[in-house]
Amino acid sequence: MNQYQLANGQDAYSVLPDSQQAVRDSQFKLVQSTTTDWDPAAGACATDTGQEFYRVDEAIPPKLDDSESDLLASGEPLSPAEEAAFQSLSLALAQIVDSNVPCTGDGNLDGVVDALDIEQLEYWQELTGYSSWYDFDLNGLTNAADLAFITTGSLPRDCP
Ligand SMILES: [Ca+2]
Ligand SMILES: [Ca+2]
Repeated sequence: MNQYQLANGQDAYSVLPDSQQAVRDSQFKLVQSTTTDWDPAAGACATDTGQEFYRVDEAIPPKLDDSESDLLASGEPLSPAEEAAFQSLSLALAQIVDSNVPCTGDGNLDGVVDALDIEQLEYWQELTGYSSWYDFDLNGLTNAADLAFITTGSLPRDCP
């Protein structure tokens, strides 16, 4: 599509990522996305991996993660605390991506879906309801709909 647009002097459309992964701690969130788009210089489609890094803001309504709040896009160097969080979240994300075994329901990533996941889901739900943790259906909320991903099936159950 963008090959056609650019060849005809039109602006390229924004392309949605092929995949996105995110990890967070109590203060920061790291998002990694893989996007395939037409690369006019190469005359072919190219797949790029990009990273975004945000300070978590769970005010109500929550602040959107946009390019203005992306700490990596700000042009400012990261503070030591931001840098430390970025390194630690990058490592955590790499480990999750490398493990590459989806285990829906295992919100705390300990390899088993059990009562502890229910307990922690309820904790995050009560705390904010907007947590990125335990949001299995990826609708931005942590609530009863996500609980069903844990409770459907026998407990405890090991991840594949
Ligand atoms: Ca678990
Ligand atoms: Ca949800």
